Amino acid sequence: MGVLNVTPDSFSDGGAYPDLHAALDRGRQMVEQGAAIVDVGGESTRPGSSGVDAAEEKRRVLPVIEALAAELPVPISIDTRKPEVMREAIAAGASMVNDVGALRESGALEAIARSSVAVCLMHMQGEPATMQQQPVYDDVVLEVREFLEARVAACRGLGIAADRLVIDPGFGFGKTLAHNLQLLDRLSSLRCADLPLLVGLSRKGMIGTLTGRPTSERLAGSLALATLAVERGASIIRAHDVAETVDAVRVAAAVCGGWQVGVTA
Ligand code: 9MG
Repeated sequence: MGVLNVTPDSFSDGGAYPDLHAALDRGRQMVEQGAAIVDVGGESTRPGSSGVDAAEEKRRVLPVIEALAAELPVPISIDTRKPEVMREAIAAGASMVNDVGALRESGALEAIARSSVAVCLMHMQGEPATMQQQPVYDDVVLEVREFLEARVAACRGLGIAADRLVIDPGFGFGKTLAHNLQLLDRLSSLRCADLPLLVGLSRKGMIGTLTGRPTSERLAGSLALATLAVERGASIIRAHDVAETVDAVRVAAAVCGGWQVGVTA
């Protein structure tokens, strides 16, 4: 899953795609480099960020989604928590919703239930503005797993088929370095009902903490974590550096069972 942020303030590539043409070029390039999904986001959820209103978010994402969905041969995902943005992005051609709030906003579950799109349910403790101030868990793996199971049950209860669901532990979303490391180490125990597991580790703060490097220099750390995630059962890797990540994932998946990424001899 290639990341296409159309925000002025995202933590690693904010402001890089200020106009429609630049965003489209980047979307095309990611698909040429092997992205199987393009994830378009118009509201930053980095730690400390405050949100934008729905009108501004739609202004940023809808033209990009419409153009990419018309042209690209891969699913376009909308990264949003707002039901109104979900609905209009789906009408514009998005075939997946990536919700870091796991459809907890009022009306979000219903928006997905009335559609036929896939949805990624991500765990987050707290809200982006304050989530990294003091994350607390008794047992992070157990609590994330129980949360994801409950959100899957809520979706199933509204008739959303299991084959539309993807789960994600939400690395860096209300988690300390120790929480993130534990979650990654025990990633395989988060699997529930055989649903695909998505992980986003690309350029994240945990790599900065471990290496001392700024976001622009976190490629090696990102590839190391992507490889470990594949080895532990992740089937979708959300990444900024698509070409390099696709190579790393292909190689890792060939060792772990080539069926995961359709590797052929
Ligand atoms: C939008 N976004 C930022 N980080 C993410 C992650 O780790 N997972 C998902 N699903 N979305 C993310």
